[in-house]
Formats: sequence, C-alpha cells, structure tokens
Amino acid sequence: SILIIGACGQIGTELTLKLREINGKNSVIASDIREGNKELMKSGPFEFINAMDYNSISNIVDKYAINEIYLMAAMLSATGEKFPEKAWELNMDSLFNVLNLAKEGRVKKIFWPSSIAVFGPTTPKENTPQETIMEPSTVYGISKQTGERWCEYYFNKYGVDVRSIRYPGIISWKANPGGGTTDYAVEIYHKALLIGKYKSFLKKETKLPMMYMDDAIDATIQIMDAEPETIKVRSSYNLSAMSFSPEELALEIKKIVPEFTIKYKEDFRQSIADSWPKSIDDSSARKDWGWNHKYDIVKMSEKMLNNLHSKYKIL
Ligand code: VAH
Repeated sequence: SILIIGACGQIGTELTLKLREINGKNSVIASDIREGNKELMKSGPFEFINAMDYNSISNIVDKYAINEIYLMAAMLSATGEKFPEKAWELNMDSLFNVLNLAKEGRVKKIFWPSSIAVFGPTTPKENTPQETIMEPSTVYGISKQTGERWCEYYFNKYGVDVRSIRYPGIISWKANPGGGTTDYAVEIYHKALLIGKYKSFLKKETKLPMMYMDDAIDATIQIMDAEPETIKVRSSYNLSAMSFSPEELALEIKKIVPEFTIKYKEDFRQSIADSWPKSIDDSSARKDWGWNHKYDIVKMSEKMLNNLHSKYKIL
C-alpha cells in the first residue's frame, strides 16, 4: 500500500484524495504531524508521523505493509528563510529516512518533490534547461538541490527507485499553501471573491513558472506509474505549465470579477522570487514519460473562481 508523508499540506491533501480514488481509500495511508482538513480526514486512514523520526515512519511501514512512499513534507522557501536550521533539518532528515527505508528494501518506490527553487540568480532565467548552473540562494533551494544529488546517488549506488519533479508554483483551492513565495497566486483568488481587492507582496512584473494543482497531481502519478527505464533523470525533472506575473494574473481575474483591484507592495519574498527562473524548459519530462499540461491561466482562473465561489457560498 501507499504512504503519504505530509498529507495535510497543499499538494499532499489533493495527492491523497486522488490516489484514494484510483487505488481505494484503505490502500492509501495519510500521515502528517497534525490533522488535515475535514475532506482529507474523512477520506480514509490517518496516522501521526514526524517525518524527521525514522522509527515513527518505520512502524507505519510495517503496520500497513507500505511499498510506496510520497514524501510531501517540507518547509518552503519563505518560512525556510525565517528558520534556516529547522528547514534544513526537516527537508534533509525526512529524505534520508525514506531513502534508507528503500535502501534496506523495506519500501519499493519513493516520490520526492524538488522545486524550481533549486535554480539561483546565475541560472539562465528564460526557458531554464534541465541541466544548467544551479546556485540556489535560499535554504529551501539548497535543501532541494542537495536532495536531488542524494536521490541520484541512492539510485546509482543502491538501486533505490526514487522519482522526482521540480514543481513550479502550484495553484489550488482545496488546501492552502504554507510559507511559499508563489502563494500570492493562491491568496489573490480568495481575496478577489471575499473583498474584491488584493495587495501583492511581489512586484507587478515578477514573472514565475506556475501550474494548476490538477496538472501537478497528474504529473506526480504519471511519473510514478512510468516504466523504470523511461525515467532517464534520477535527480529531478523540470516541469511547468505556464508562466505569469501578478499583473497578468490580476488581468485574468478582472475578466471574471470586473470590480477587482490590485495594489503592489513587495516584501522579503521579492528577493526570493527574483532569484528564480521566469520560465522552464520541461522538454525532458515531455519526451521521457509523456508529460503534458492541460491548464493554462484562463482555464485555471475559471476553475479557481468557480470552486472558491461555491466553497464560500457567495450568493
Ligand atoms: C514556494 N510554492 O514558493 C513553493 C515552490 C517554486 C515555489 O517551491 O516556496
């Protein structure tokens, strides 16, 4: 069966729900350090796991005969800059725990998310290649770059079947993101419906690679279902669907919420965003295991506003 560590997070929540749809709820164990939202908690089995504690994972692996782990627990870019040591400890200890379970043959397959945060200020910013210079300037990016190196090492040295995707910013409505720099692109939809205005913490022209959650979930399941020999990259695959700036997103929202207004007041997250690429070349993922995105900024905005509209029961 499948274990999701960090099942209550923005991606973990929807990944758990989708995997339960496909595999049956009792063969997908959700776990986190805290409980998740109602929809997640009533959708199937839940266990408390501290991702940094090997034994707490090991016990659950034995209890449910787990053979696949999706490690979705991490401290993201903005919070990582406030608590560097904690971010490094959580992001690295949790990865070593699951890689070692696979190395010992107790788990067959691992999914571990990397991020476009592995790229830094010296990386080419447009159409960033799969292989390129990477000098990440955030603790989160450093931990993801190091994690990629360890994933490739455990694959080459111990035959561990670990697969990874460099997620761009991910936009969703079911569960809130926590502590990211791209989170403005989620908050803006809520604020557009609730108060008709938004103060962006990134400058209007800050273009970043983005993806709607349904595409991210489909890509994650697709790479895990792919035949091993099609996975040519064992560090982590570039992945993206679109790129946009706060100004472009606000324009899209105005088409549906005409009275919406936006202001810009950058904070410390601006320097994080400035260190990242503007657009990503994900041709390797498209070639190796058939990745193809379905959502552009128009389709995403319709989905986000329609779902949030009913979630908030706006009359
Ligand atoms: C963050 N949402 O903002 C995450 C992600 C590329 C962005 O890593 O930190």
